Amino acid sequence: MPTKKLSVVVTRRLPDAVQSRMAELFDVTLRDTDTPMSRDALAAAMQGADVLVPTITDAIDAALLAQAGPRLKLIANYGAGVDHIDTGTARQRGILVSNTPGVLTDDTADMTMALMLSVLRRIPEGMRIAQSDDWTGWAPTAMLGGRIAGRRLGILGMGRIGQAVARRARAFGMQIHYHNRKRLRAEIEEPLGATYWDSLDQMVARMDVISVNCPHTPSTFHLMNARRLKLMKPDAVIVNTSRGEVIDENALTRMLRSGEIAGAGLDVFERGHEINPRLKALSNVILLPHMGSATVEGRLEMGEKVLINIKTFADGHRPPDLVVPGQL
Ligand code: 8YV
Repeated sequence: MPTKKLSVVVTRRLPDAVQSRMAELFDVTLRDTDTPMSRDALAAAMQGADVLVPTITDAIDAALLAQAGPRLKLIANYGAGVDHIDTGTARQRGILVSNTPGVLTDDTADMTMALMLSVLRRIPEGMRIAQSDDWTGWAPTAMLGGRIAGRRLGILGMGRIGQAVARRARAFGMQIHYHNRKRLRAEIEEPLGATYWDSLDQMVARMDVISVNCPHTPSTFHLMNARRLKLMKPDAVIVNTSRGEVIDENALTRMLRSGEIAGAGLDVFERGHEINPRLKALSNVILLPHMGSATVEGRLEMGEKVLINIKTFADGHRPPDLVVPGQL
């Protein structure tokens, strides 16, 4: 006898191929606009759903989870980071949470390198000059940037993405340093040629480039606070492709304005897409609209991961990418 299809609510428009596959497999409610669902619409959708597929723009907090219907049993996040989901409350309510790890590692690490290169070699500025009518031709002292090779890179958070950044940066001739909750095992650390710093303060004070690659959790919120940002060398730059909340954005803006920090490349911001206007006005920053994982291939693979997690759950097994260890 065919089993009843799971009712799946997807909160954002996903690539066509992912949506079609979802529609084949499940009784799915899809979105056909690119605007996020309102909180009320989300609450209503969670009433009758077995599975919710949210993204980073949906704050699935305790109050919203309290309104979920009794059928909601899986939140299959379309994304790796789950800091927008109250996973503790979900767990208490018997709701599983899965994510899409691994498939956005290379793309996000590539974007980290792109930001580093763009800031140090002044690429957007050069492009503006080349596109303007003001460029009068090559000059020996024009557009001088900083050499990548030999620079000391301090990676904050040496998970999958941090390690992928380390491999790339090493190929560019950078010296690799890292701080992590736990030191990597020797067999992982050695091939990366990475030096571990137990003290984040000491690492920050000695680096030419800081790359933020840790998730946003209560213990990483404002890890790069005003005091730590002040430890950075005045010629150092910081890049962030992880979560804006890890850096105190107001403090960073002040220090970039005063020249205490030379530059920044940011793909993520403390208040989502509401970027501090003072930060937007600076010339020593490169700001991107959270596009670190935005590749055609990555978005399809994220969709495949979501599908596998839901399908496995529908078949009565443990979804492979549960984020809370020990669930189920
Ligand atoms: C995704 C991300 O695009 O997966 C993540 O954690 O930060 C992004 O790059 C986004 O989260 C999709 O929900």
